[in-house]
Amino acid sequence: MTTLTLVRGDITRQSADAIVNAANSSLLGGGGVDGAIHRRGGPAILEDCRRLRASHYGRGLPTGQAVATTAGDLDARWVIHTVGPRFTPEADRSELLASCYRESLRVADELGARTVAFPAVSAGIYGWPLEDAARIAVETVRAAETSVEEVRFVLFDERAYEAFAARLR
Ligand code: AR6
Repeated sequence: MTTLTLVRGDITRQSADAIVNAANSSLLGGGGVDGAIHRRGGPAILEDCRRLRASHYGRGLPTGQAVATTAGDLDARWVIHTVGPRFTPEADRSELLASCYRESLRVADELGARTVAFPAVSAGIYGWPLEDAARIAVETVRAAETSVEEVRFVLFDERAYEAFAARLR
């Protein structure tokens, strides 16, 4: 039985077994939550990412997939990097966004993580409309078969928090 919880705040300040990063396929960092995680987590995360690129993801981590690294100086054991789809009105990429949540939970299960914190994947720089991003996140996690005990959505601003709260009610 997985409990879904909601927090407003900075995901890099959270304590959890695993913290999910809304990365890009290069795994080399970026803006938004990705930049914040690398800044606060320190260089060990990027070192792990570079190793993963060299060993498995020379062409990049495909959209919708997830992979774990150390969490460096964060109060977590792992960072799970997932690559959300960019929103486009021309194509329905919802399944790829759902896949980010499913694959992140699958990786969390492999690691034995019991608490996992997620940001609103794709809802920032990648432009996904917030209400729809929240719907996909909550529906996918609710339907997931996982041993994770707590999935915590960590929303940076009030609007994102409200969108997720509306879905959880
Ligand atoms: N804690 C929690 N949520 C945050 C934080 C934080 N510290 N910072 C931002 N958010 P985004 P994306 C929220 O843009 O849309 C990067 O450059 C933010 O308000 O971080 O998946 C990557 O390298 C929004 O609601 O990720 C990729 O190139 C949510 O996190 C690209 O951005 C996701 O916003 C990925 O874009």
